[in-house]
Amino acid sequence: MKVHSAEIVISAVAPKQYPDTNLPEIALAGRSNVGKSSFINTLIDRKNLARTSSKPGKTQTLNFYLIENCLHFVDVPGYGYAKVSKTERAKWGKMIETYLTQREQLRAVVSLIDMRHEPTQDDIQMYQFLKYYEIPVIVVATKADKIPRGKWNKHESMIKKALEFEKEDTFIVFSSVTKQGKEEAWQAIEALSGLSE
Ligand SMILES: Nc1nc2c(ncn2[C@@H]2O[C@H](COP(=O)(O)OP(=O)(O)OP(=O)(O)O)[C@@H](O)[C@H]2O)c(=O)[nH]1
Ligand SMILES: [Mg+2]
Repeated sequence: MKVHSAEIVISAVAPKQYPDTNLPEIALAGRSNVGKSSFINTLIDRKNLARTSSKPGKTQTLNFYLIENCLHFVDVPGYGYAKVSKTERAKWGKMIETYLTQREQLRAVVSLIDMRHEPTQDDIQMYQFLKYYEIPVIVVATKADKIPRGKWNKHESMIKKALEFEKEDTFIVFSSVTKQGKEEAWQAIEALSGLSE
């Protein structure tokens, strides 16, 4: 998709704040600092509409972005950020669980995983949670630019094995630096949103 218009609609913490439309939604989930906001910016050709930061834990709310008046991206706060208190973590868990299990407009979750490392317990749990609720998943392995191409296959296999990745889901090797995987990601998102012709 060539994106001409993209804007933030709302930073929400509760369902009553979610946009009241029937547009399809794609949520971005992943560890803090994995590259969720960068992924959105890459797909919509903007430098910093979704705020990125080298400090983890930047995104704290469910941020809804309206894309081309036909789709919402929902930037979800990252998990696994050590400096967050137990109470805050529980609050996060509740907010994201409510969104993922109750939002009818949700068409798929882009589950971002740092391609350089073994998936964390949180990554595995998130994938299994999405499978349990039968939510389609696009696994996006981020920061591919930091791994030599010759090792991509090995890292892909390692991640798939740890997740018990299911064949019906999509796996995309991605980099917001080189834009590797951008077209593939759009294809998967458009198909799952019912936007492809
Ligand atoms: N080399 C490289 N760096 C990346 C890539 N994607 C993101 N980064 C960097 O990783 C850091 C975190 O990126 P963000 O997009 O802010 O990560 P996030 O997942 O939104 O983080 P939170 O909002 O804290 O959950 C930033 O310094 C980015 O520039 C990538 O594909 N390659
Ligand atoms: Mg972010």
